[in-house]
Amino acid sequence: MTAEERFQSIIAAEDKIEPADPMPDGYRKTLIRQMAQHAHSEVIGMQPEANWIARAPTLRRKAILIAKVQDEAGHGLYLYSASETLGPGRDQLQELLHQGKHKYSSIFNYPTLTWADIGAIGWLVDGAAITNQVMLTRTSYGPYARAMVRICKEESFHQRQGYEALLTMSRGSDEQKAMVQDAINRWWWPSLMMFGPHDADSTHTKESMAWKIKRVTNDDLRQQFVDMTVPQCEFLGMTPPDPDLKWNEERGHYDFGEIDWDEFWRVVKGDGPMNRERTARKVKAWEDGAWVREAAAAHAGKTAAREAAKRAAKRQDDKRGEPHGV
Ligand code: FAQ
Repeated sequence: MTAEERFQSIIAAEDKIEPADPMPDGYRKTLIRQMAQHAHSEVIGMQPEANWIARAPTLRRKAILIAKVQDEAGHGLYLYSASETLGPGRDQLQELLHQGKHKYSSIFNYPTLTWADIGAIGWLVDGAAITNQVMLTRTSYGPYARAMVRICKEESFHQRQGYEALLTMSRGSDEQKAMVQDAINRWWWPSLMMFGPHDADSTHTKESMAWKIKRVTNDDLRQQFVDMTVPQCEFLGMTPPDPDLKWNEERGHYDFGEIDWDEFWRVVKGDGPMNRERTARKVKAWEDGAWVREAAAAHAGKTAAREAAKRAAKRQDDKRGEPHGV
């Protein structure tokens, strides 16, 4: 069996491709691109919410938000580790992000203007992320699929806390209700953009579906998200900002309006409301944290040297037949 045949047989059998398995160059490249983008999104995605940690309205909300932002850092780490199994180190991937050569999700280039934005991010942004990531638990690359299982469990907590925050506000004062509607108005369309371009305009979907990296297409995931989210929005007593949104009895789905694709591509290409700030802050955090990385590496080096000395001493003791540690 050739390497290509072995790869195809694993894919056809719905087994997982593992790091040492043969894989076509394109498969490896596509995975590195997507997983790195995903990792970068988790890390940059901490910024919009971190903006509100110091201003959370209660201690409970502050504790929840800190835990959530910390989870996102953890997700970034799982994903960089999973990417490392394909070759590139995390420093190398972050360098590409800092140089603007790697993308991250368009959604994180919008500002968080009010406290309701934090609820909207949890409900809509994490909601869109889960819709996409549940299908990725079945992706064909083993380390990515396993990372996704853990991440999805945490994202589902994130989504609920966001919805609960909005539900509380939507049962509050007129001012609070208006704040919730305003946040929905601003986050609705960018959340729909998270799923990427229409299938017909998607560069990678066809190949990624054949390789079972993606298991559902951009448009189908977007439709799933709209179908799930509209009734939740109604339960809040709010209205999605889409005059074309309408239940279609025949299709058994909601019809919805067209995304502003000019805006989407502008944001993807670096010209969104917050692109420059987000990247500059990420680069600064990386530079400011250099001493921590150096200290951690020095500590790891010392620990490794101590362990090596212990092993050498044990070997000597074994040779002399003496009990260890005497
Ligand atoms: N933003 O051919 P396709 C989170 C690019 S969740 C920016 O359809 P593909 C959790 C795409 O890269 C958010 N760029 O691409 C959280 C490609 O350009 P390239 C992250 C986008 O890969 C919540 C070009 O357009 N989730 O962070 C976007 O097959 C709250 C053509 O597109 C993931 O990354 C976009 N929205 O499908 C954290 C999930 N859409 O690379 C904090 C994993 C498309 O050729 C707080 N990723 N592009 O130059 C995926 O499932 C896929 O990569 C898609 C795009 C579905 C995003």
